[in-house]
Amino acid sequence: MSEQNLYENSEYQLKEYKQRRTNGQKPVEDGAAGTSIAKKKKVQQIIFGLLVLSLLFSLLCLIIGTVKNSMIYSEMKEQQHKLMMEISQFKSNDSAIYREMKELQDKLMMEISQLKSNVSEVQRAQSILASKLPKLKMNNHFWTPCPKNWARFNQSCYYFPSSSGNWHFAKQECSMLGSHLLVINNNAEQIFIKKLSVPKMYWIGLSDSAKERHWQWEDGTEYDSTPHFWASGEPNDAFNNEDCAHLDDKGQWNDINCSTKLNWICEKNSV
Ligand SMILES: [Ca+2]
Ligand SMILES: [Ca+2]
Ligand SMILES: [Ca+2]
Repeated sequence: MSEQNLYENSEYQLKEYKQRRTNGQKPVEDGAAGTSIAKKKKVQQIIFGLLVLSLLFSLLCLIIGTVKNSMIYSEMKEQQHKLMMEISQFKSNDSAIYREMKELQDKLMMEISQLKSNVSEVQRAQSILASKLPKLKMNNHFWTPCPKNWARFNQSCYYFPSSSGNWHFAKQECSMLGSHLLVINNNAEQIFIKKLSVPKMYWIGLSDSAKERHWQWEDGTEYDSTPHFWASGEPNDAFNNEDCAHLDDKGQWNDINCSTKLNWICEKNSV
């Protein structure tokens, strides 16, 4: 075939192809043009396949992502629920503590109120006492620091029981009253006691039982450090058997047998 014929043949085939495409007919795929079209179609099919695969892959990724997000969301939802529960529990606990605090506060307020009331009562009583004090002083009813029926002189209280007994019994009786047998410490005390004792005789807390002529006061007062008021010629330790001292009918001291029964005088410090 000549070159001119080949060209004309190709032109003819192209025209026929276009004509068939315009008419919606399938082109005749033979010769060089048919081969080229088939190749193009194959390439198009490969590209389409790749696009489909790409789409499928994207879709798969989307599904995986969605599932994963769904799981994360579910987990977060669960944690949120737990958090809400804990917050609720906290609120509940806070309410209990608040109620307890409120109760304590109310109790304290009541106690403060009661204390205020008590203070008012004390102040009122104090005011009444203060108003009555001058009258009591005037009536000579002022409170004495000695027990009832005890005489007071300076810092001491004195008791003159009506019963009698020996010296040791008297000593014991005074001790039971939280006191001791009379101890004469000075002139003033001797004068005061003498006024109350004469003409009766009373045991006093002085003896030389432990050692002859070694006189001892019951409360430990030093015998030699205080004045003595023995009657004339006493102490004489008559019959070598006089170891306890007493006040005679003139209020002077004498030693006598300790088993003699006499009244006695107890003494203790005033409060
Ligand atoms: Ca005394
Ligand atoms: Ca004696
Ligand atoms: Ca004597």
